[in-house]
Amino acid sequence: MSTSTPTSSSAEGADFTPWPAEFAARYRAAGYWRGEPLDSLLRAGADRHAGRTALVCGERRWTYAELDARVDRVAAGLVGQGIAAGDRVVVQLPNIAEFVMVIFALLRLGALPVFALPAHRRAEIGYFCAFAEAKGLVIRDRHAGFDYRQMARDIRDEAATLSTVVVVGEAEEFIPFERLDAEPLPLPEPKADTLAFLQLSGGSTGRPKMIPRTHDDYFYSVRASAEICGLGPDTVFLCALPAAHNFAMSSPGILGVLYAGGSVVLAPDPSPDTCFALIARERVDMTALVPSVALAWMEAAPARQAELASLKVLQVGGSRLSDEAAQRVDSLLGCKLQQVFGMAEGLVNYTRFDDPQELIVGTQGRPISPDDEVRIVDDEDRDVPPGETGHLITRGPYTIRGYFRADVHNARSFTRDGFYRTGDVARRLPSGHLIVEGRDKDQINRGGDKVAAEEVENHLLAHPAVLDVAVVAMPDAFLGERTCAFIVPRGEAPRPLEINRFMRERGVAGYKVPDRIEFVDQLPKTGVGKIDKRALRERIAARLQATA
Ligand code: OOB
Repeated sequence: MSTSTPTSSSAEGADFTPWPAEFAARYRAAGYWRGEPLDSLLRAGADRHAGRTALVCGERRWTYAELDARVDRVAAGLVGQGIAAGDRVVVQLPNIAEFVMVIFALLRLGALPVFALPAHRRAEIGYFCAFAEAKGLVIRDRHAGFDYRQMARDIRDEAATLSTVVVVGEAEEFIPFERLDAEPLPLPEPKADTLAFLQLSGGSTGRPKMIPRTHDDYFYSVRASAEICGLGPDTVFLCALPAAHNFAMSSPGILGVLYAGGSVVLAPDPSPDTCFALIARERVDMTALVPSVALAWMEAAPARQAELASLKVLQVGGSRLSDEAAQRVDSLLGCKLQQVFGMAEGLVNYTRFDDPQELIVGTQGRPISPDDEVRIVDDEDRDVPPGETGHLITRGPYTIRGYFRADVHNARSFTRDGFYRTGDVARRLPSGHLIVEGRDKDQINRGGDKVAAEEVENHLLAHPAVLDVAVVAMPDAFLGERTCAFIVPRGEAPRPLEINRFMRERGVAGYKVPDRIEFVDQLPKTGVGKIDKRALRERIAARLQATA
């Protein structure tokens, strides 16, 4: 990173580590970076496909012209509420049309959305607001039994910069979303080489990292993804995963479909009941799922083939799809499988529709770009022989060079020459296709939800009866993995239920609460005295096997 100059900085480090000048020049010359701000894809859609359906949410629908005009008014409304270019705004909404409107409005006025998930709670949202020094927060009133307004009240003290809280629904003392409706303003176009938004990293550290993406780099990944997936104005895409996740947003997701002039149908939840009905009603031809949801769909499909008649492509990614499940997608769901292996930090791989079947079923695809540099290396960062397994590191035209304000962490997560250490263990076939074999990051991939072990351990250590703790993955037939916490109690062991209640009271997202707790007298150590997590993973896997 020696050649780069941070655009601005704080005590924690640079907001954003730009690509070195020679790389930026190369990416521009190759036509990847075109100097266009992201929101212009909606503007272009309104010019080219004005009367076509852009967005469907329940019984509500918007054409491209309507959505674009609405976004102009919401942007002006946000400006009226004090949001300006460069401000960060944490957006935490379920899959509703207002999410799409708010995102585009923020992009249009040059403010930076920070993408939170609906499952996040006070601990996470408070941290995002504080760390990003957010000016705004956009939430729903209530959703899935949770009152987000109460959460907003609870974090106010921690988030000193937060002045504008917008609520979709019953706003109480906050600003109702409907008030974001003002005569469109002339807004200066954001520069495409500046930050567009902050995505969240699955992470492996005590606190989630934020991922700064520029208009240029993200737009390229969206455009190239739409091309690889053959999207066009006839595409009808069902967004069943959380819309804020990188997969649903841009691989090719909501942005890719709107870029191509197609229609986005928002699903309130990914269950077969909800989604099959929407597929039938809207003639959906493509959707994106994590493996556990794909499995649930495959279970439900045989009795409901008629509803799925329009479906042509099912993308699966976020965690590893077993070869065995991949084999059955075609026959059970009557559509083509596309595997997607991506990360919010950048690199996205797709199997291609014209790939031989064994690659579609047995690999996680190959990179988007000819300029994605992917290396498989050993512990000393030396390339392993072709075909062998190693650490996957990567750099390229849409992979970040550093996290937001995280200099210390960046030195570990990136090589000196700017490769991002993905933490994935993979091997590469001569065709360039990657097979994800495992992981060397301290993370649990719980059906696509990423849980950083250290973050959960820190919460558990705050409990007075917890002396020491190690959180590891345990195998699970449905989610792939779940979390198991090995706890050394201080004195008498508390009840597991009490530990879980404690986690929830700390305001932690539900998917981070341990699925299982094992009390132990001590934690096994490696030769150098670190906790031996491999031994713990093997111990819990053996125990589960013995009781299966
Ligand atoms: C996607 O993004 P993130 O940021 O939530 O998680 C990235 C990590 C990867 O490093 C890898 O460990 C895992 O998720 N992963 C997969 C996978 N797809 C992601 N592991 C095995 N097989 C796959 N197909 O998860 C994401 C972002 C964009 C598109 C798709 C997924």
